[in-house]
Amino acid sequence: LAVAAQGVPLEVTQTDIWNYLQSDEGMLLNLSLWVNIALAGLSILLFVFMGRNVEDPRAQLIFVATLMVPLVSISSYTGLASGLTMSVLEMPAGHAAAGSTTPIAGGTDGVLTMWGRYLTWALSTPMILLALGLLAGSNITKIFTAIVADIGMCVTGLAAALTTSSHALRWFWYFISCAFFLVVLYVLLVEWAADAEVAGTSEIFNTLKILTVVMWLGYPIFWALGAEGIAVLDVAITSWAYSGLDIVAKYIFAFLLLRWVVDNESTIAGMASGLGSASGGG
Ligand code: RET
Repeated sequence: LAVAAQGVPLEVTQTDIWNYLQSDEGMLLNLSLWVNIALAGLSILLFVFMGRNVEDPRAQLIFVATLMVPLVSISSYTGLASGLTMSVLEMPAGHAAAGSTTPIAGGTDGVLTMWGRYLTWALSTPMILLALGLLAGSNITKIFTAIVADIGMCVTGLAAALTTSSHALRWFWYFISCAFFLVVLYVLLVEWAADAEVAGTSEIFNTLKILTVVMWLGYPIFWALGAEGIAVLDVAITSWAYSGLDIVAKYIFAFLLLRWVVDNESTIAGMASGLGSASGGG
């Protein structure tokens, strides 16, 4: 309070962020969050309904994993919309947004960082990969590898966004995250594609593989172009880009997968249970 009395701005509070999101200036950003809360809610209801008669255990596990995606998503976006999982961070020297101010609380030094996204990706993206690995009839080794690399990607992406000491180290974290991402892409494009061939699920797997690879490539691109990276896109545009990618990579992806599972439960039930064996799935 003593500091505030001298006119130095206090740290931005959740309420400041909340008030900004409710203002005309913050409306575009706020909408990018609430659209996803609404779509995630509808997806949860739809997917529970679609899965009501699924009985095969592997098909059920694909359902549970896929259903977790909109559940994590609605939590993630609620965290952002409430201001809980965003902060105003001052970028290091050399960063394109160093020395900039946000309009929050009448003008505060720093950039609004929606770090809750990167945190919750560490929970949602493994579920997508678990569902895809099961669909491909893959084994525990490959599923574990993909999921661990994916969590590594998300956590180091979070570190990149939160590092405020050194501009170079932000990009070093980004580079580490990309290295993890390459592991995920390799398992998806090479290992699981071959496994799905053997399992007889290659048609749906290939569709979902292409959708996943194309959408997922968008995330590091928008990170680099957005406020965390070279800052050619502002916070609201970047947020809409992620929200748009999320709609396809999560809800549309999940719908296509679950519709196929319901229609082809016997194909999944007939898969050799390769989960425990080193050679499972080829
Ligand atoms: C970051 C920045 C660092 C480099 C890389 C990234 C990749 C992120 C990806 C996110 C996918 C998110 C999805 C969310 C759905 O819930 C962290 C942006 C490689 C691929 C699909």
